[in-house]
Amino acid sequence: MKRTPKMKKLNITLVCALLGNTLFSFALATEPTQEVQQAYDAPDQAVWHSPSKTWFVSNLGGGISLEKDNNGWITRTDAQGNVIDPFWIGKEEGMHAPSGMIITDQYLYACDREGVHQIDIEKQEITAFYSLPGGEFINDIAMAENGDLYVSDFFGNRIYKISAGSRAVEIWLETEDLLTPDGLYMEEGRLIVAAWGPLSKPGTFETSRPGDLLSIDLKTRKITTLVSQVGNLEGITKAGKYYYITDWASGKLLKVDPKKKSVTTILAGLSHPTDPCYSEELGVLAFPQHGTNQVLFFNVGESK
Ligand SMILES: [Ca+2]
Ligand SMILES: [Ca+2]
Repeated sequence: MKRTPKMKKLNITLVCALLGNTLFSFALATEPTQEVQQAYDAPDQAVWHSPSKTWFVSNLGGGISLEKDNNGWITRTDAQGNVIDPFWIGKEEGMHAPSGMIITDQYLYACDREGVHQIDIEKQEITAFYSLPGGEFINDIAMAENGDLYVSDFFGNRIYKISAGSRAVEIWLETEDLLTPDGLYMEEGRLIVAAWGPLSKPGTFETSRPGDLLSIDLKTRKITTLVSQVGNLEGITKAGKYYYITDWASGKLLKVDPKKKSVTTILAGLSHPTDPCYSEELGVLAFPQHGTNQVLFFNVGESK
């Protein structure tokens, strides 16, 4: 089995103070600490589970690879990000490259190459797998208030829907206007999409222009542009009134004020940051980095 070599864990401390929209104080300190087991291999998303006070972190496994290699897993950490169970689930179950996730008290839903795993958290067991026929690059997932699941297909320019009751799967939307959909975030009545941007060469990640921040009405399926040409967007979450979005290619964490349509760079110089998740309970935003095999925790301190 291909594994990355053990490496020094870096202790990243991010201190950020925000006044309104303005970043006025920021410090990034890195210091090598003790050697630890390398749990992360292309970590893709961290999500917070309040009942158990833990984070779950998906790992593509085998580097930044979408191969169906039976080498992908989910790591469990404590609230501070200390690894509790490096290979909590996925290794024995044959996960390939788990990426975007959404969580409820009982279940963790994780995107993988051919569909979505439903994992019972307490049982530590995959209790269902929802196959998404024709999926080209299943990327991220969001859940509506009624339990319907929406899943982005990056190369397919497509959003799948898995209905709450019947668990029926349908292609809910398929159009180039999705601009290579990557990160998803659910709000009341609308699905927010962080788009990578239109691909200039099919099958590659090159774009003809940066991706937009889109909103899709859940009833009418109408797409509205919230902010255009933001970046090669990878993931999205919301803290207070603001969206926090990662630009994978340029290595940025961006803050978007949807009312003013303003985009502020909060962190730059990141190494392929992926899907962020905000824990309101902790006031902390977590996002992994493909480039350094780390999960970074960021004190947002947003109030509603
Ligand atoms: Ca893998
Ligand atoms: Ca993503």
